Amino acid sequence: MRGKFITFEGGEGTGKSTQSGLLAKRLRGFAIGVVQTREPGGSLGAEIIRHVLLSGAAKPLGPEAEAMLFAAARADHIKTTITPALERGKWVICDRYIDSTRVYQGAAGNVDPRFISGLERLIVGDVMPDLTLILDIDPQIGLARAAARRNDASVDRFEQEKLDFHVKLRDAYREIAAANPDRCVLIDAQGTPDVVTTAIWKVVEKRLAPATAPVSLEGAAS
Ligand code: Z5A
Repeated sequence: MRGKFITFEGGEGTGKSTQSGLLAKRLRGFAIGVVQTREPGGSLGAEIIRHVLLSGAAKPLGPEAEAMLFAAARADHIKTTITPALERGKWVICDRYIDSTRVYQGAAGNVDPRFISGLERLIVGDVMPDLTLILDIDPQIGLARAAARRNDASVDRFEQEKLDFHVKLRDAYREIAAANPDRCVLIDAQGTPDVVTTAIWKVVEKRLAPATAPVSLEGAAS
C-alpha cells in the first residue's frame, strides 16, 4: 500500500525543518516507516543542483532558468527518493516542494504561471502531496529567527531578498492554502514549537489517521 506524502511549506524561519523532524519522530512512534527529505535536494543529483541554486550562481540566468533548475532537482528527487519510498509504503515528509516554486519563482519571481504549471505537469505528474502544511508567520519574525540561527554565517540566495519579497511569499502561500483546501492547511507558526507541533498533529491525525496505518515491515527507523 502506497505511503503518505506530506510536505511542509512557508517562508524563511517559519520552523519547517524543526516541525518536519518532530512529525517524523512522532510517526515513527506508530511504527510507520518515515523518509524525511527536503528540496532543493534529497537525492545525490538534486543536492548538487541545490548548491548551484543557493550559492546564487544561477541568479544571473534569471528566474525562469532557476525554476528549471529547481524542476531538474525535483525530477531526480522524485525518481530516486520520493516515489521508491512511497511505493514501499513509507511516509515521506518533505521540507518544501511544488508550492515553493509556485511562490518563490512564480508569485515573487514573476515567472509566468503557465510556465510553472507546465514544468509541474512534466516533472511532478501525479506525485502530489496528500497533505501540505503551510507554516504561516509574520516575515519579520521568520527572518529574525533565521538570522538568529545563522549567527554570523552568510545568507543564501533567497534570504538576501528585501522584506517586500518575503511579504509577497506569505501572501502567495495564503492564496495557495485558500485555493487548495483539500490538500493544504495553514498553520499559525508564531507560537512556541510545542504549540505549533500540537496544531500540526491535530491536522495529521484528522486527515491521515496515522494510528490506523499499516505497521512498516522494513522497520520504522528508516
Ligand atoms: N526554493 C525556491 O526558491 N524554489 C523551490 O522550488 C524550492 C526552494 C524547493 C531553500 O532554503 C531555499 O530554496 C528557500 C526557498 C528556495 N529559500 N531560502 N532561503 P533552505 O533549505 O536552506 O532553507 P529554508 O527552507 O528556507 O528553511 P529556513 O528558513 O532556513 O528555516 P525553517 O526550516 O523554516 O525553520 P527552522 O530551521 O526549523 O527554524 C529556524 C530557527 O527558528 C531555528 O533556530 C529554530 O530553532 C527556531 N524556531 C523554530 N520554530 C520556532 C518557534 N516555534 N519559535 C521560536 N523559534 C523557533
